[in-house]
Amino acid sequence: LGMIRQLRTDFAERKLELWYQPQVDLVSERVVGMEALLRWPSPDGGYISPAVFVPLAEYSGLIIDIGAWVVDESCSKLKQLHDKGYNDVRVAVNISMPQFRDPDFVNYIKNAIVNHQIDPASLELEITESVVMDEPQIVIESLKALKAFGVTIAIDDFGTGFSSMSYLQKLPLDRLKVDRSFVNEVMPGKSAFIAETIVTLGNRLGLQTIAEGVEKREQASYMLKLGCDEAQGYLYAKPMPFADLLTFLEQHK
Ligand code: G
Ligand code: G
Ligand code: MN
Ligand code: NA
Repeated sequence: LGMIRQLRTDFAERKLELWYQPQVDLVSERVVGMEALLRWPSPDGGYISPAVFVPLAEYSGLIIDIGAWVVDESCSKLKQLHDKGYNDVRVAVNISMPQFRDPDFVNYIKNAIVNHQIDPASLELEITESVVMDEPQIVIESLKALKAFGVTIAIDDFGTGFSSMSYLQKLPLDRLKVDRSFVNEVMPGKSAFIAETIVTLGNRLGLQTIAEGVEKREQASYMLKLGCDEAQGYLYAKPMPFADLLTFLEQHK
């Protein structure tokens, strides 16, 4: 509980940070997008992992306000990138279940897009399979409204959640993110076969695919050979503050 109180205070005092991890096209290796990832500075000079505090933010309801800030801040930074001439990059934000229950959810996303004057297609929402399965009705309804507005939708950690595949027909999807546990192993083996199946499934459904957690050159070439479109991972860059992203983009034109 102490931790939740501290999170609330730090968020109110604007101490949470948004870092960005580049996403690249596997053929050209050009940056096509970035995933926005929360960082919570801790008193010892390090960061508390979102894997630790996002569940607390969800449980406490704080994720509603934090998530709205993440969307607005991401759109603001994307506008800055577009103004600097990086016209084709997009930004992906992670969305949790409680955010879908917020009656204002669809509206504030539309408002952020309009206020920051960005192309709706350059904002991507990442949801996990468990979010889809939790309350399919409200999630499908919200995503349909946002898709109609032009927003892009990706399934995060694809293949790791408890889900039925029927949602692939019911949701207005654009992209599958192949979970890094399947990307790790490039030798023929179970995870490599699963990665192959996910990419094939994505291609057959007319969806874009992106490999997560690409750390080695061999993993990138393997995913490219499978027909995967894009990649994200330490091979290219770790998540970084916006200022560093600007430098990175400058060096990778
Ligand atoms: O950046 P890192 O790998 O430490 O992130 C760990 C987890 O925290 C990931 O599963 C990621 O989806 C989640 N996460 C990071 N930022 C956000 C955010 O802004 N909103 C939500 N809901 N989850 C986030
Ligand atoms: O669940 P989600 O995909 O949103 O989480 C993204 C998380 O994956 C972030 O915390 C990010 O720091 C982490 N990540 C990004 N690239 C790599 C990578 O190449 N290897 C590993 N191990 N983790 C990565
Ligand atoms: Mn993600
Ligand atoms: Na992921």
